[in-house]
Amino acid sequence: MSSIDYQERIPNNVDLSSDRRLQRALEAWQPRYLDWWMEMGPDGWMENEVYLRTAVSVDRDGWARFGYVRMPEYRWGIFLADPEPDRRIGFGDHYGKPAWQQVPGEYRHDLRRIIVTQADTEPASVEQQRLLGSTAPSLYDLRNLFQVNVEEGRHLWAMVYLLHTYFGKEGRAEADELLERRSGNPDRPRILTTFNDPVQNWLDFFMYTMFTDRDGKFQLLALAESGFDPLARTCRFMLTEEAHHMFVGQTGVGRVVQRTCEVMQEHPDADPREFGAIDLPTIQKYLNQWASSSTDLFGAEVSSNAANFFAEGLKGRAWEERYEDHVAAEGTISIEEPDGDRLVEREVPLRNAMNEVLRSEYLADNQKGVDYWNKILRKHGIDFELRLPHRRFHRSIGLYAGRFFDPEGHPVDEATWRRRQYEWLPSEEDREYVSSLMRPVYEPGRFAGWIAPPAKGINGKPLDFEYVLV
Ligand code: BYC
Ligand code: FE
Ligand code: FE
Repeated sequence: MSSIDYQERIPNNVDLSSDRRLQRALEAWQPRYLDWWMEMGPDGWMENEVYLRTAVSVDRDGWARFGYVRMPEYRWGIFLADPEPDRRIGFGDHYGKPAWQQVPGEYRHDLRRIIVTQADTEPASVEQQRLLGSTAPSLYDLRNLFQVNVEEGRHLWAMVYLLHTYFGKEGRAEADELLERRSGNPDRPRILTTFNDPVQNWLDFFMYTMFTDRDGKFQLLALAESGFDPLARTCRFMLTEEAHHMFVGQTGVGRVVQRTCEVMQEHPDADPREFGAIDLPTIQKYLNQWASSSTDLFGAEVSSNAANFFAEGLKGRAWEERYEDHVAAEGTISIEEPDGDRLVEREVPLRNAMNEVLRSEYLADNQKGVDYWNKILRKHGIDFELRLPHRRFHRSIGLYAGRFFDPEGHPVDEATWRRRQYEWLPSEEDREYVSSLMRPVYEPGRFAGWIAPPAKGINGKPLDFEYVLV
């Protein structure tokens, strides 16, 4: 079992001190990271003590220690899951050969690209969320936001460690650029679509941690299978952190739904907005927006990149062990391709459809979260069902981009889309309404009127615990 060395400037379980050059390079990156954090991290909260968890071991249980920390003093570090003895490559053309401990030369470019793309999302999310601290619905939620933010910062460290250790000068240059791009900046944007979308309010945030962080879960599951062992081990530990982010999203939206149900029960004939709750159609529109945007993050349905990544043994499928054929050199998947205003079935070689395979797993997982929200609706006797939009709805990447589909996935013409889009996506007015509710509630144990309290506190603490010292 590898324990984490907190005596070092950069906490780690990779024996960093045995490689002086690497250690010095990362120690030179560290102050730049901190500058970025001070500039782009949670705005206005750098002096406050926050009740955060910090990794103390990479064991499945008991890896976290809880305590008050000022965010700039959070111990960001490098933690890899323990190595598996004699690990083999689990898929693709090199199936069954020993996993790589060094970067295979011919795949250097592809591997770097995957790692940089993964890395870029982590600081992007912190940037997107940086203003939310001024309007949190409770100290409990404020603390959860900051927990997510510091862990996304740590995920950046996880990827920068790989870039510095295995990609030489180019890797160091990439690590610097990760601190230079900015979410939503037209001149130097973040790499992937969703990571440039504004996260304006807490409903956006909960939908984001539900749907966008869940893309993270599935991409990390696919990379946890990588034949490049350091990447696989890094991702395996990141996944344990990721679970909390999706908990924040799923229960966050669930609590919004619950509060709306309570208001609807009390005032069955009124618009919930009159009583400061978020009406269910508006929740559905936010769901549609973030689910569709995050569905784009899996890339094109038919992708030679995806085929190469799989063939090369760099990026597998989520839970590769559940499949029988790990080579996937044969076989096809049927995809519905737009042809004029119709959809036609097309058979695509399985390897070229790996983005779509992962997207399907993702959508099934999303559905479970939506089912959980619908249970809350049913429990309150409310006759309304939240629905996951069809994978074709509102896409800007892949086969369905530039075309128009309703939330059920039926093709519609552009005029219909223009006329109806704000039945399906938040309008300016919806956004203004939700924004109008965003008032900070920072008394311990109190919650804003548009969201129900959670079932329990963090780490066994009561709901009125001071999760952030204001
Ligand atoms: N936006 O062949 P395709 C997380 C580009 S989230 C913009 O399908 P590929 C987190 C694509 O780059 C997890 N561009 O591409 C969550 C390509 O460009 P070029 C992040 C896009 O490579 C919350 C072209 O379109 N991790 O951790 O098969 C908070 C052709 O597309 C997009 C990863 O993504 C897009 N959405 O698929 C914090 C894992 N989609 O070559 C953190 C690593 C595609 O024409 N990334 N393009 O210039 C990958 O595996 C792949 O890059 C992708 C794209 C699956 C994203
Ligand atoms: Fe992350
Ligand atoms: Fe996350």
